[in-house]
Amino acid sequence: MQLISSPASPFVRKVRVLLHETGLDGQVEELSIATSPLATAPEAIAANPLGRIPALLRDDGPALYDSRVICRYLDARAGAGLYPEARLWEVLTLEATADGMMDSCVLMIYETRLRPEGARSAEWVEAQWAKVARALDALEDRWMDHLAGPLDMGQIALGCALGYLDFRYGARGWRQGHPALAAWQDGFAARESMVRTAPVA
Ligand SMILES: N[C@@H](CCC(=O)N[C@@H](CS)C(=O)NCC(=O)O)C(=O)O
Repeated sequence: MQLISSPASPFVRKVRVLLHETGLDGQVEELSIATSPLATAPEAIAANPLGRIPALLRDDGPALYDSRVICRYLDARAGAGLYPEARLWEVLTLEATADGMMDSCVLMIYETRLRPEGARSAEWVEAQWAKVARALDALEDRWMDHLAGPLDMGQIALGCALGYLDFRYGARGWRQGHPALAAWQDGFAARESMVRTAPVA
């Protein structure tokens, strides 16, 4: 299998962490590309009409996207139980929350890096950050019991989302006001799968 990837994508990192945690890493080769909404790589379009990464090329079926589908597929393939039936809806909601935080951060990056200076909207960037801030509050208030439980895909996605905040938006100080979440992330980020998949600028 081939994973169409890029070094800094938090969505790709979800897949990489899962591969390390399940021992499937030897079965997937990475094809690293540079892509953006304004300059979409042909490899991304060939695998996914939306032109987004990650995409997983398989020998025995069509390409899979997006990260949630790929993670679910690889988890099933490994029999790893990262989407446990008993907590499925919580795990999927946590994964959706983490993915939504990443979506907002990636949109903020695009707004500031891809738009010409006169067309950028600081208000729009702050509206995206407001979504991230609300998610952080909700995680601190309602999700700490779940985060204390066994490893699942929601936790992996959240570890990648918070890692991306540190990587791109450390100056915004997300840990302030979220002490329990910050302590959880400090522990999670020390996992070997997280250390080995740290984003590269
Ligand atoms: N929902 C998608 C989001 C993937 C995504 O936004 N990837 C970014 C890179 S971090 C991308 O491909 N951007 C290029 C584009 O939007 O054209 C997933 O979970 O895989």
